Amino acid sequence: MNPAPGAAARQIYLIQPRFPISYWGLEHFLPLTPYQAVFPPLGLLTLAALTPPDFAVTLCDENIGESIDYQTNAPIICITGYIIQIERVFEIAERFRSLGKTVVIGGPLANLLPDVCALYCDVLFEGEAEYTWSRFLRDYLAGTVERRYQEPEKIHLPDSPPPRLDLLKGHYAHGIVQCTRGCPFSCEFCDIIVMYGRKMRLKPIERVLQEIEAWKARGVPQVFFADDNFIGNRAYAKDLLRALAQWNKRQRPAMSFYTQASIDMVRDEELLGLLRDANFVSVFIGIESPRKSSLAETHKTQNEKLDMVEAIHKIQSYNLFISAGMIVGFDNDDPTIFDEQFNFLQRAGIPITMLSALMAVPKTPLYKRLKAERRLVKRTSSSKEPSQYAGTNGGTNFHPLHMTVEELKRGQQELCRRLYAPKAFAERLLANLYRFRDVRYRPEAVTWTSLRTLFRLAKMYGRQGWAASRFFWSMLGKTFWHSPRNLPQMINLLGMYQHFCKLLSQDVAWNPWAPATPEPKIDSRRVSVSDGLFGVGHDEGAVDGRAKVLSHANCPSGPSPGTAPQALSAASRTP
Ligand code: B12
Ligand code: SF4
Repeated sequence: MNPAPGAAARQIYLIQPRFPISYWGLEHFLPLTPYQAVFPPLGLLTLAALTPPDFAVTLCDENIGESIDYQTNAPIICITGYIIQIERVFEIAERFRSLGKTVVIGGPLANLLPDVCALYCDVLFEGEAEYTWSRFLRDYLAGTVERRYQEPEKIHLPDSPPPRLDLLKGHYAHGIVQCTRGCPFSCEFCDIIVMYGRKMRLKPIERVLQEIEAWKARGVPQVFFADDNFIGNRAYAKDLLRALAQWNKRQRPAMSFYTQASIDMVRDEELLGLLRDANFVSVFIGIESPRKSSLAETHKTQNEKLDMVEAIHKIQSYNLFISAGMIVGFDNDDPTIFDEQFNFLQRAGIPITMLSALMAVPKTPLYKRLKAERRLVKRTSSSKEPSQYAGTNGGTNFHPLHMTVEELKRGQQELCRRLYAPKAFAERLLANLYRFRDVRYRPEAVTWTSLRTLFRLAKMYGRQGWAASRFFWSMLGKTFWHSPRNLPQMINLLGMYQHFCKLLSQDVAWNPWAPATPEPKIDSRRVSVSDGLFGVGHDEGAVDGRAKVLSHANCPSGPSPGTAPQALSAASRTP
């Protein structure tokens, strides 16, 4: 691991490995749009910005179709990754190690499974890298590199530099900005507070605006705020929103935003109004469960205290599409939880749902408790086993109390298909839209590119038959009638819907548009805004999966929050 001599030593190759096809990747929708990926790799762009200018940095993002240059002259290979990229991370790492390179692994995967990752790299980074990265580079040049660089503290967020957008090559749908780190709550399953703390750390507002400007300059029409809880510090959030609204007023076309936040935002109408005024279109909320005893068990007190259906309706009335993180498999959950979840989501009218089985993530209080109760599923293979935490298929890593692991998995996957049956989805989506009032949303300009996306999407629905086509045009018609400004968003949500349906029918015969099979478990009390939308021939929820082994990657698992990429805006290409 001695550095190569001279300038050649000062070259760094940063790699964002390919994500497996997933709920969030929108792989089945992206080809209809001008984009190659939804999000740029913010972690690596930040690492690049932390690198002194006398190092040459190259970025490779496999997600935009770039091939990894195994012939690179760079002696330092840096690989980032989330847990779901684990196999690809290790594959790339092993190949570069066999070529004699210094392989460095960092990011969320390394934070979660440092000991496993350490087996595949020369240098492992644990925790935030704002301070440790420069120490590593100094050690590297001095030939005194350590095996592990660990950040024991939480870094001062203003020390995190703006990402180096100049390294980006592809066309990304959305920009990404992080304003805060941390969350004041203490949900038992959450690794965020373990990694980023409960004390909110804030980026100066002028810095946030500069980052937004930089994305705007790249032609990105929409920015995601990658905060753990955007309203974790309400006073800061309000100041930021005021500044954003001011900034956005001057933009032609305006930029739209989305983020993730806790449901207690509902308690502050001023905050909700500011979100609307700043042009926020959507928010992801970790709701987790409609069952109060499950919320109490997991210490999700902010949800437990509220009437959540009412709260969601109120948030929607500020013109926000809601996506929600829902979890099944708490100790208070029994097999009736699946119906309860379905009925709740329909009543609340939450269109996009990320439904996961509860997962005990290492280092969390939940993990510690289940370990003490000897309920963790035993690992079966060697220490080089990639991971038991990579399940995005409803699988979990502990023994639930009132269900078997298999029942939980099957229930979760059946519920996913029930939720994304066209009628159920349409009801939720329109219920959300119909609660919009006083719409001031300033949509992006209509361009040839966005029209092309619309045309391709219409063709895609058309190819799936009359029911699908009718669904598509009817949703657009109703949106036009109720709130024409939201048409671009609706188009994108319908694109996302195609992606979800494809995922859900990946390994199991499931045709959402097949002739109707009566859905036995629908709650008659739910909001029914789509009456008359479907005629004969439409399926409410043709689920025949009981006897089958259900698919992988149908619905993501893992802790919330995480956010559904909001509408893929097709307004302009990133240069
Ligand atoms: C934005 C975000 C998303 C976005 C964008 C993802 C993307 N493709 O870029 C969306 C909504 C799509 C998303 C999706 C998912 N996400 Co997410 N997401 C986040 C979030 C909120 C912020 C990430 C971020 O940009 N941070 C800012 C940058 C600057 O931080 P960073 O990447 O960690 O990088 C720093 C260090 O880690 C380090 N570093 C990073 N890489 C490297 C590499 C090297 C070599 C070195 C030295 C250092 C280093 O340097 C940086 C500066 O300190 C985090 C929570 C969080 N606070 O991190 C969750 C988080 C990363 N997501 C998580 C998960 C589980 C997911 C999903 C898998 C959910 C699911 N079950 O489907 C999906 C992935 C699917 C996909 N195709 O992307 C988990 C990751 C768990 C894990 N340990 O792997 C997190 C931690 C949240 C959580 N606890 O639930 N996510
Ligand atoms: S799950 Fe969400 S609300 Fe709960 S502590 Fe984690 S980030 Fe905060």
